[in-house]
Amino acid sequence: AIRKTISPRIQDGRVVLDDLALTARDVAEMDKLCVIACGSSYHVGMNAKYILEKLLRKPVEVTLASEFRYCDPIVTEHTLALVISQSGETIDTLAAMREAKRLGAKVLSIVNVVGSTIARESDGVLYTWAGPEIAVATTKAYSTQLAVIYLIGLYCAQLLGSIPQDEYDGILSELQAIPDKMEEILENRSDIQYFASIYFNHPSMFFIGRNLDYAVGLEGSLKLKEISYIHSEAYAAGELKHGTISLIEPGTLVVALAGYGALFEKTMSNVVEVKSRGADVLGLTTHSRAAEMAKTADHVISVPDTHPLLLPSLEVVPMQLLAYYVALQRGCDIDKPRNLAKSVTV
Ligand code: F1P
Repeated sequence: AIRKTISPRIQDGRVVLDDLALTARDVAEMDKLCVIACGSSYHVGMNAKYILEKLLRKPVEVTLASEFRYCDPIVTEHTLALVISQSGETIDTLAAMREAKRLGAKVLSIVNVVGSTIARESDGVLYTWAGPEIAVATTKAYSTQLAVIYLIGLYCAQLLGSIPQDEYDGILSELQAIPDKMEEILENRSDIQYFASIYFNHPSMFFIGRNLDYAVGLEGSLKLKEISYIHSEAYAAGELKHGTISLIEPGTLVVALAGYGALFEKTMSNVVEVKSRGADVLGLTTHSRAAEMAKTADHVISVPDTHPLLLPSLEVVPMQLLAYYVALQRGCDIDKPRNLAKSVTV
């Protein structure tokens, strides 16, 4: 019953998704959510998995759009497919969306470009209204896509009653505080510019983190690769011991994301591990843990504290700024990186 353009509102302390027209029963009967996207939009999907599974206690599968058609996807008429695309024209995402529809899924798209093919062909679209994305590498689309994920998550959680009301209220009020907190990060960007001036010549950089910190690390690593051409990888911090650790040698730069409070100690144990092998560590955490992290990491970037589920909205900003300043130091053409197209339509 999803209708075409869905306009979110916050009214009387609740998220209202006009025209989503999903009943509590529809949401309760949903067997799973299936996120389909490419590139940075896929990384938003990685965040969505952690966020929506936490809010809804429903399984969320995230599949690269370029793989979707080739993996015999298990999709039913009770599956909600979330198709994420800035341009709304990415050919792999469009093809995957058509396949999901053919298999019977309801398709809700999260798109920036109004009237684009994915927006038109989906059952319903939530526009991100990020404005024109001038540069090839996505930045503000990522943040607005995340915002839409929170709205969908809160809306469905309310229908399902899957989280306590006080937690719902806490997340919603923190969500509304995110723009001011982002401003604060942007105002303090000279610190990040300084760190970039120290690290811009590193031949390769690793991003590590757990849970949402890992999902944001994937995007930090991609941004760096896209615009500065530095080799970079992102790993779930717990994977280090399964092989990656052999790549760490004196002088390797490790960007350690440890904003997620409950996992802070765990990720710090990985920081100790890579430091003992000679890595330089640039840490990212919240203000409340910055001093603790600075005892082990070489440098620390901190973002304002918020609800753990909302951390990606804040953490991604310094990751984007880091990539930006590193690329600037290296004299790269930031808005038009080599070999990249704004939308991949063939
Ligand atoms: C997906 C994407 C972008 C990336 C690049 C190529 O685009 O992978 O994330 O920055 O420009 O395309 P979209 O489907 O979100 O428009």
